[in-house]
Amino acid sequence: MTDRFDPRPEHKFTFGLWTVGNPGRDAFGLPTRAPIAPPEIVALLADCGAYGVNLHDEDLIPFGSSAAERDRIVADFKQALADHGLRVPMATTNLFTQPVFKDGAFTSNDPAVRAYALQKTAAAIELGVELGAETYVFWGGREGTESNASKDHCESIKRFREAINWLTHYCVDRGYDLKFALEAKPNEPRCDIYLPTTGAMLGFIATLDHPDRVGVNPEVAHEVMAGLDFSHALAQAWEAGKLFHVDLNDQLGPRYDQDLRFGSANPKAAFWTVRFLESCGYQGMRHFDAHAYRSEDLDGVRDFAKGCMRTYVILKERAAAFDADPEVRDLLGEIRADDGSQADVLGVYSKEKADLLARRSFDVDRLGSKGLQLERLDQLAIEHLLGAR
Ligand code: DIG
Ligand code: MN
Ligand code: MN
Repeated sequence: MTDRFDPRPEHKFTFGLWTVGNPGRDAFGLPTRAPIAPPEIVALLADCGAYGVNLHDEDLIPFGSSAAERDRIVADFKQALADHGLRVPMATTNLFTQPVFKDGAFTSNDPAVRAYALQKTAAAIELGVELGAETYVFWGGREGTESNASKDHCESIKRFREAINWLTHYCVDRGYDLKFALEAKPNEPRCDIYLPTTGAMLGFIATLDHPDRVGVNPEVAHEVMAGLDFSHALAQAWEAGKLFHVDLNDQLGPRYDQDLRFGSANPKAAFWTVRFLESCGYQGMRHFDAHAYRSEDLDGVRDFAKGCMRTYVILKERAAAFDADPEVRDLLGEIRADDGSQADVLGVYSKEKADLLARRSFDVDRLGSKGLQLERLDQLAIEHLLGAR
């Protein structure tokens, strides 16, 4: 199946090694697929039309590998990247699999664990830089609690800040212009994870030593797990100049993290996500942090990867058609009209404006009685989404 919805390099679609390499293990079942070596994953993603591949340190270099083994693995991986023309736009650290991190990494109560987490992350940053990564993601999957008695929450935030500051200073010191992207998630694997939403991360970034080097990596499933609208999270991050990366997938409401194929659960929400990313000017990667159903074999994994990308391209076309629809444009023109009648009191405060406003009367009954035509507008969106226009 080749058509106008095929992925192209300019789409900047990327996948983590851990996504198409997911072996189908879940909390209740053994793996259903054989492991795929990273060079084979590179070949598979290139064949599916991806632009790049991302990785945690341990996705490529098994935990406990010797320096010689590390160098050999990296050399083989680099050869595969060169052979298939894929890039490594993003790297990150696995601070969640090994038992040492069972009570967190940067927020662990044990200073030796916190120090080891910095050491592991610094080594993973070196790997990312060696592979050409421009963005470095931090997902604090274990930075949380089961019992709130276990951690001083203010101390935990301070420890997380200390770690991110330490690592940004490390990058400044080494001359790396890596952009850090913080990824929020409300829970799982911990009962509650600190800094649970993109909004919380944005507030945290403002307290850092180098806030200019730190942004966010919102993930669809994680905001939906928190009951939030993903396009609103994207907009707040973008408006703050902090949308450094994005993890696309899908999620059927607040439940365990499903990391479903993009657009497969809530195509209307995916429509708003694509419409925002394609209209706001975001030039970053479109990273699919998702995996195939446990039921699938390697052909099914390919179907999953191609489906993520095709759905994005289809929705990009549908969103452009919606915004080009004369009926939509006329309706939005009416709904968003500004007659300039309040320009003398809105905007930046002044004492004159306050005095003027205090003397102004408003016909609140007339203002409240207007029909806003939002049913008609949303129906137009639905009809474009369903291909009926
Ligand atoms: C989970 O959504 C997290 C980890 O997979 C990884 O650390 C990050 C990278 O996108 N997403
Ligand atoms: Mn997830
Ligand atoms: Mn993610």
